Amino acid sequence: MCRVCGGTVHQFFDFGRQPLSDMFLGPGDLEHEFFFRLAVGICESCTMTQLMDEVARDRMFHDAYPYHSSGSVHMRRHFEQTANRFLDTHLSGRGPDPFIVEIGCNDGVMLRTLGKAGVRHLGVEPSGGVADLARANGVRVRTDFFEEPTAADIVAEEGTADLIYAANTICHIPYIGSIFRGVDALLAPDGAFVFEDPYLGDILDRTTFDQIYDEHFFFFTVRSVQAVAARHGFEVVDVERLPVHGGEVRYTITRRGTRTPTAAVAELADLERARGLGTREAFDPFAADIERIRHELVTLLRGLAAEGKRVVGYGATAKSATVTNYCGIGPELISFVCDATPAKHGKLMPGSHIPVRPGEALADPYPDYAVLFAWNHAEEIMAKERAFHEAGGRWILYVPEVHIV
Ligand code: DWN
Ligand code: SAH
Ligand code: ZN
Repeated sequence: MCRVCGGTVHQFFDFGRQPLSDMFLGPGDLEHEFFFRLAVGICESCTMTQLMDEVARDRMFHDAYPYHSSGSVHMRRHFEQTANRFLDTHLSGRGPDPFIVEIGCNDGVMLRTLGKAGVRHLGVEPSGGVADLARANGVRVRTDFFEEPTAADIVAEEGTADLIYAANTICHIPYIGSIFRGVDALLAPDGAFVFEDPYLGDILDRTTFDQIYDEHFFFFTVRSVQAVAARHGFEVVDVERLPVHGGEVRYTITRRGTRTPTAAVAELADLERARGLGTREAFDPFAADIERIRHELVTLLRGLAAEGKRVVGYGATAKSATVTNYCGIGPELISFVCDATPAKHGKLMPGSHIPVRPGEALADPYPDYAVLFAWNHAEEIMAKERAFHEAGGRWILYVPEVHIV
């Protein structure tokens, strides 16, 4: 049943049994590894694309949640620019003491800039480990899931918010009705709710099927976000396409009738309508492309293994859980994955059980090939690892097609 409107969700792809994408395993964890059915569908009533089955939130977002948003220079810059933009727009001209709430602030990658600028702020972040990192960055954090009761508490304690912001978080939250009711309770009458998430149009255009995993419950379009906003008395008044994480859209949402929507909203919604993005049929080529990419990637890796080539992975991303487990790639094809996140070191990747090693392991000695699982950070990583390429090493990418660089 659709988590937005209660309509029927039509499944269009089933990845089968999958582990939790960010559940890196220590020695004692192998016996009770958790699996669920990863399948995705669309509700043609409200156009929302969503997972068929949902994982309990505390299994995914807890004190040991390993993803640190500040791990990429490029993303740090993106969020610093975002914060500075807010200072000039949503947070300006709103009296002496504007207040911003961020849902899913993680390690404070965005709020630290506003904290330094002296802006009153609050991050709401259920994962205790990353919330502590945010505090160490001078950010005020409430370790909690944002939902309707949390919003009621915050408004009682601190008053209404001028801006509520979330990046890569609203798409993680199946109980989106409770989010909108919470926003309604907490947001000042003329405040804005701004969020950015991977854009379904880009996922289909580039066959980035690895954006589909336990944590990513919704795959938004302008029209599906309009549908959920409208149910709660809100409307989308601006959209902006962002180049991060393989293509995202930033939605600006306000109470219905308080602002005139920009032309960009209707333009993108019209494009979606023209390409049938709200219907099941839109996913037919996607499903075929996913299967083809699996075949090509596995054929390439098996061929390299047969030739005795050394192949490793780069970036123990959440996304890579879908790739490795759906394609059946284990340590026999990729001997280890290197990643700069200390919390992932010495652990095994979920499901595939490929070992994770520090970034330095790449050069110890350089392998023949490295599969770039963190393809969304390609520019940053390829620049950092130029010596690998100069030594004759080659990158394997599978976005938008399987190719070698
Ligand atoms: O939506 C989500 C996004 C924002 O972050 C979450 N559900 C989980 C997570 O997804 P992901 O793990 O696919 O995100 P990234 O940003 O693609 O992860 C990059 C990984 O690569 C991190 O583990 C850090 C690592 N890395 C590295 O080892 N060296 C990254 C860079 C840039 C590097 O130079
Ligand atoms: N905003 C960061 C973090 C994205 S990862 C960035 O863009 O990089 C998603 C984050 O959402 C995790 O830190 C997770 O703990 C958090 N999260 C999940 N459910 C949440 C909820 N109901 N309220 C607030 N944060 C939530
Ligand atoms: Zn629906």
